[in-house]
Amino acid sequence: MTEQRICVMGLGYIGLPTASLLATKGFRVHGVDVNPRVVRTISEGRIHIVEPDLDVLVRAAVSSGNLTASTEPVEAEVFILAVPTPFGEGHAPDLRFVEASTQAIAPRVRAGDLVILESTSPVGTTERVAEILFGARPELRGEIAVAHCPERVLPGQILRELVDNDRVVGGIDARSTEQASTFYRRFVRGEVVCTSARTAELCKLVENSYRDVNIAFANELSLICDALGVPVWEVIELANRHPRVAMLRPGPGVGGHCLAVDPWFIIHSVPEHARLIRTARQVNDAKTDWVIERVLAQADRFRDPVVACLGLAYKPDVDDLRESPALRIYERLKEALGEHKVLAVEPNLPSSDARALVDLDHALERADVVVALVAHRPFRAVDPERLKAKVVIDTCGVFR
Ligand code: SAJ
Repeated sequence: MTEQRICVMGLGYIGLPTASLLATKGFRVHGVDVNPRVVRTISEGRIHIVEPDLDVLVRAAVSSGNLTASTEPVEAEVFILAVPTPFGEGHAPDLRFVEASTQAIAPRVRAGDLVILESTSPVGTTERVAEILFGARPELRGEIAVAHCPERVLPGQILRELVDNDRVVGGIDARSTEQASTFYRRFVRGEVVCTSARTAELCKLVENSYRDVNIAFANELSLICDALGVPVWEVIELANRHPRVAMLRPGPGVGGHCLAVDPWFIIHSVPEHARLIRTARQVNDAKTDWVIERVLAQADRFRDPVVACLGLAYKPDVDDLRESPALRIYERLKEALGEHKVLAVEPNLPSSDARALVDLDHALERADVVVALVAHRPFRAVDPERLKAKVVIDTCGVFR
């Protein structure tokens, strides 16, 4: 289809699926990661993360010869930065990886090239990437395209969403936007919509903040319902029958590397205005503490209580533990009650996992208190008879 060469910086949850997808579409792709183990794994056609069908795609991409990997960038016509943007002290955005990967590609970029930042970033970061490049290579000013095109894929459905989702593309100038949107139109089936770099940056942050705020509403409602003795799931189900109400689900808090992180980038840029967004973050974090207190209060009713935590992942049917409220709850309960008094069931992790997991049957047999933390598929099938003699705390509505 094309002879265009692409260099993808960062081979994680976004970089690797993107690199292998492009390679199977006929582009010549070189993936770069700072971790030599990751590079080795991918070069052998294997993967280091869990995502449906990604193993097959990477194997095909590597064996076709269109996907190679190393720890150093190469010359290319398109550079894609897909590195992490975590937060540091005081929730301030940590742009270390974006800056380092930009410095790394600077010597390889040539006039006419396109540099795309896909990492979720605070407003102004794409301009900063451009300034780093022009600082290192002043002769490239006005000669290259630099744009932001935030990734928007949902873990668990990445390969489908990479192609089907609409994409927002914003360059540092009109030519950059044009060049970047032309590139995405070559493999995206969704609509590719053009804007400025700053608008694209804020758009991505707003999408995840919107979801976080809506989940906070559901989490706050769950506390209100508990205090009033009204079943929260029924209230939500009934209220959602209104044609203009669509509430999300309460849970043990909000996890993952997106919703619990991105709102802070807005709060950090404009703290005086981002009041609702900040409160939502606090409400969602406080929900986790509320669950812990609740479980400890129930465990207190037993002389020698055994507590079973069902689920450790950050959301249903994935193995991802990043920023997982369920994991935090499990660890805090162990600290409070003792290592052997708290059992963890996580069907998406291998039983060899260091967290000494037990199977569901064993946990249900032994536990006095059963705490449902993640609505994984196997938990939905639990026979209610087996829970009858237990204290059940269902934070995610899995036993409904
Ligand atoms: N959650 C609830 N109640 C709900 C829905 C979710 O408590 O009703 C919780 C989940 O259990 C989980 C957290 O929210 O702890 C986040 O899960 P999620 O499925 O909402 O989203 P992520 O973090 O897996 O992916 C999000 C997506 N963003 C949006 O849906 C707006 C995805 O499209 C983004 O690409 C991704 O963030 C990202 O990388 O930014």
